[in-house]
Amino acid sequence: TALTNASKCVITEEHDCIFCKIVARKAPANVVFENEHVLAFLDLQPLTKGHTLVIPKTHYKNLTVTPPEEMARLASVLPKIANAVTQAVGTSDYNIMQNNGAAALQVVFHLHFHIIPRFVDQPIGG
Ligand code: DGP
Repeated sequence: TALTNASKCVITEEHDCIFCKIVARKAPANVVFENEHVLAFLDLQPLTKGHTLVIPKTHYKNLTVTPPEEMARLASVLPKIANAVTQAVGTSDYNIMQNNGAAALQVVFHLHFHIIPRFVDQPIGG
């Protein structure tokens, strides 16, 4: 049975996407921002405090197949979300990370941008 919500995110047995489930509120997440097209929530395995994922509500497996108009919507809110998240955890500094393909360490195949707040005293990866 297909579950469809207002954001056109469709879950079927063939398309079992955890981020689509979060969009459809069929899986839990700590949501930090939402509008008609975009959802942002805390990463389950944070690299630093406040590590946040920003996704389109519509499913695209990676950046390559994402249409420019969808990218424009993401780009219009990404810096605002980053500013809010970093301010909330007490820094102004952050990395944006975005992985495409298994060899690039993509694990969830629903387009997402990582916002990783950074702190001088907390280096990542030695
Ligand atoms: P990537 O390697 O770029 O595909 O990153 C996937 C990220 O998604 C990883 O940092 C862990 C996070 N993640 C995986 N499953 C879940 C989930 O169910 N909920 C949340 N909040 N994050 C998840």
